[in-house]
Amino acid sequence: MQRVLTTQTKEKIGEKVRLCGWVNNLRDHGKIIFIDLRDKEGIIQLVGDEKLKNLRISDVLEIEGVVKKRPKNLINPKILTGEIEVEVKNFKILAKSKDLPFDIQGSGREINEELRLRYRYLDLRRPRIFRNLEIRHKTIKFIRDWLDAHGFIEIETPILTKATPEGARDFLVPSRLQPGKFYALPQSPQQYKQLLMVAGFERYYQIARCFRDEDPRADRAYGEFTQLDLEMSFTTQEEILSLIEELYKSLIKKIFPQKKLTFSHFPRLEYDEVIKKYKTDKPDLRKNKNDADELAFCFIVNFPLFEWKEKENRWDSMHHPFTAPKEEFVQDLLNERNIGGIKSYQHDFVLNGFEIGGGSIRISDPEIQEKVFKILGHKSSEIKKKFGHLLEAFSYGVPPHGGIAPGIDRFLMIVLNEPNLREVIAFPMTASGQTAVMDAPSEVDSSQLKELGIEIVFNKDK
Ligand code: AMO
Repeated sequence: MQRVLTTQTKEKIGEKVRLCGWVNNLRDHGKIIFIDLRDKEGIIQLVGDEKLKNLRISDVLEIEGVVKKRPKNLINPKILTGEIEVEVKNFKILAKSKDLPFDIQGSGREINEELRLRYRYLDLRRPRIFRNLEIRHKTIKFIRDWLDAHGFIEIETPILTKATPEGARDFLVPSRLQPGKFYALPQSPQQYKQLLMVAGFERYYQIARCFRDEDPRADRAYGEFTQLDLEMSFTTQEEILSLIEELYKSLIKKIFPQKKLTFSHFPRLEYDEVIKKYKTDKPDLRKNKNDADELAFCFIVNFPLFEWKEKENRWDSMHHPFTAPKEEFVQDLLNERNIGGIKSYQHDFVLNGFEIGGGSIRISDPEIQEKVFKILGHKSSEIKKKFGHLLEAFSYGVPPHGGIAPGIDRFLMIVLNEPNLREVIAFPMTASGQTAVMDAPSEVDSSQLKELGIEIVFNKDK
């Protein structure tokens, strides 16, 4: 007999069905036993006799039984299958389960997080987290379909690559074939997407994994996170912002219909004015901050190109070194004057007080690009070594281009009203950088190190 899912049983009243799933709950009334059976769709009530007595929560079960309508007074409106139950005729235990280390029904917020992550595969059974991952899937699928319909193609870019500056530390991977040399995991696909514009793809996107070694916060993952990375050729800043506005409005309407937008048109705000008025470049513009379903999207534009790092006594990029200055400041840049006053084509995407995306129109003139690197303190020889490939690519017909990268995890955290990113990621790291379930980082065999030509010497200062 073909297996049916819990929700499909509603159409099978009076019929015999086969169901598989986990024992979610068990109520022993002596001669009669009730079991809530759980599968990926939901829960259904099973009714049987004492033979079901030895079952325990989380045992995996296969049953055959007959679908019955429940008497009116026993209907449970809280579950989708609340009007029916299945009378068990025979059953088989497919796997036994030990007692779970914690309860999986509640929010889980009271449970130690390291414990939750150590047993993440059990924590993922928690209905809220299970649903978060379903919504994450739906969100990403919507984005892919929408961008496909708008002429974008998804292209995968390397994970083992060269460092690309986004302001965090790199994760390094040693090379066996070239001992003493290292790959860096990409902090974002920034340079590859620009190379794809040189290649002529014109409209690229990627649901891209980014790797950054930076101090974690509730809205900043340690290690890795996911971006919708996007780039366009022959574009303008306004075209990029309008496209993102349309995408997010359609996404909210389809996947989060209960949400209300503060602005039917996302405002474009000037950096200087926002800083003056709100003392932050990511203002929370909701009308009512207690309303869990209000979303205030906006864009911030007209950022300075550089910011002064007092401690390090040097200029740094406000966004990243590939961001273009506004035309009226190009002469200032080339002459290295008014550096702090140079305005750029950076744009940030902000939601309810969080930066959910950043991007810019890019520099496509090698002379301007080299000047930016120089102001950032790179020596000529260093520029060639680190970024020569990009400058060379730009000498073969580079179209004007620009893009943006909205963070997927941070957006989901906000729309799902979660307190941190880990609640919307299947296997997140702990705040101290330990992977969920699997014990990484961990020591490796000395033979592996030998093959890589690496010897570990602990620095006494560390
Ligand atoms: P940026 O570094 O601003 O831009 O990142 C873009 C967006 O990615 C998200 N994000 C993060 N989310 C979770 N954890 C993190 N550690 C983390 N870091 C960033 C944020 C942020 O707004 N290459 C450029 C984009 C471009 O210029 O097109 C870039 O990566 O939502």
